[in-house]
Amino acid sequence: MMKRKPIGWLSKGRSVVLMGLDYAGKTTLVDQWTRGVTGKTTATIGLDIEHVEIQGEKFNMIDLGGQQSFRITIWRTYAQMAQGVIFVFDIADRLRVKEAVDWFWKVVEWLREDAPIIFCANKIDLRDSKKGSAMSLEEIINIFNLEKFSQDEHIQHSFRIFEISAKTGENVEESMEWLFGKVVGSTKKSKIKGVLIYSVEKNSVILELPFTDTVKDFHKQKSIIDIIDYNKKLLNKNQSTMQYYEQDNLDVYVFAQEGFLCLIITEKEADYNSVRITGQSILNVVSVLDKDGELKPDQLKWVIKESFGA
Ligand code: G3D
Ligand code: MG
Repeated sequence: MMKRKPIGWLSKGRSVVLMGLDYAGKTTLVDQWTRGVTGKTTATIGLDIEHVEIQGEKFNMIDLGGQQSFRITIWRTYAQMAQGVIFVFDIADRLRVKEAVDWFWKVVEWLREDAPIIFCANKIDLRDSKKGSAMSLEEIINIFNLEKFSQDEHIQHSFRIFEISAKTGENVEESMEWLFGKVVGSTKKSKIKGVLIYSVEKNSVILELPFTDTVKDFHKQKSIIDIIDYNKKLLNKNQSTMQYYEQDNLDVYVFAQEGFLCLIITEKEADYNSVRITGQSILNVVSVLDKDGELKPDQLKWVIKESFGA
């Protein structure tokens, strides 16, 4: 039995989202893969979230179904913060394949550009019993236009297709290992110590999120105040900018966009690309939440911590 925690309870860690239409097999896949994994818990905050610990790493698996469109805003937020994506497709669901294709590419558009994606062509056990109605790999690649991942130079995602059966467990281990291996590999390099978000409209720091004690009360430091003062002058509504400052032991990256500054404090020699993607993703989330009137520090804090926290 899964242990249930109270509403709103969430653990730190990296987030991986599961996407696909309802009935595609997302829940079955997680259950199959986490069978026997200890420390598995489920929390409900209007989404299905499972916390799993794999080899000492904590992961949140967030189940975003493809149905109720009123949840689109919040899905987009999670997709933007996701460090990996598992897309599940039911190969026997010919009737809704168009819907699945639309949903797939919509999600891909939302993702940060370095998030690895795995496409799980699920229910391959049905190929035996439902000959003809279950789609072949070739058909799937054509209908979803999956060759774009290797052909389109603008697409950066690591991408792989696996044919799996969540029910029998075929290829489940292999597929999840590939995805989680990528996620761990891609995020260890960023060395982020803390995040500050400044709002021009409010003329104040709206969020300060230290991941370690060394950057606590950072916004009170003279050098940070100077950086904010300088950058808010540069901040132009229609312009995104990025600045970089070297401090004694740390570096500060400043990203500016649509009335907000996002300061990311990192260790020395952080991987520039992952810091940049993190900064842009955070600003995207801030701007989506702001436009929807949902920019609540607590929610934002959680989302950032979930995805980028140490
Ligand atoms: P979802 O979480 O994406 O909505 P579920 O989907 O995991 O709830 O699965 C939907 C149905 O598909 C379930 O059927 C489940 O048993 C079935 N299913 C999931 N994966 C496979 C698979 O690999 N092979 C087969 N044959 N069936 C699968 P029920 O009938 O239990 O509702
Ligand atoms: Mg489900």
